[in-house]
Amino acid sequence: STYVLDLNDKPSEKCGVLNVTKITENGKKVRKNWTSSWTVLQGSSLLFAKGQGSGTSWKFVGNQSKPEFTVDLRGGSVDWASKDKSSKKHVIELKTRQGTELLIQSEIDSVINDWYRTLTDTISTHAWE
Ligand code: I3S
Repeated sequence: STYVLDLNDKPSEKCGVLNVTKITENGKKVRKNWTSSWTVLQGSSLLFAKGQGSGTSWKFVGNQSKPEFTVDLRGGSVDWASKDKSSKKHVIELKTRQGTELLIQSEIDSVINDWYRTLTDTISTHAWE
């Protein structure tokens, strides 16, 4: 079967599979739920689509045509997560202006380093919007 993620024909600046969990939503702490997500950067929006597996064995769950959730990077911040946030290696903490905090992780350090740079650049590019 074929799976299509509707990206409204907008170009994507970067995409790939990452492990993601929310830790705070609208300022409230939520329970961690690490999931493998197809992650797409479009302008100042970061989209996540849930899937299964990792790396090249990753696949969408179900016939998914919409992102699981989207975050607005404008006014947000990115930093390496401190050890008390997660026992995993290579974890980025992303905070949005709307009060959502996400942890983003990859076992592959080049992958997570590229995302760190891209997210930092995106936030500074859109800083005055
Ligand atoms: O920050 P925590 O609570 O130690 O996070 C771990 C838990 O969410 C755990 O789930 P349950 O408490 O529902 O069993 C997860 O399986 C772990 O992955 C979480 O910790 P890490 O350190 O992997 O982010």
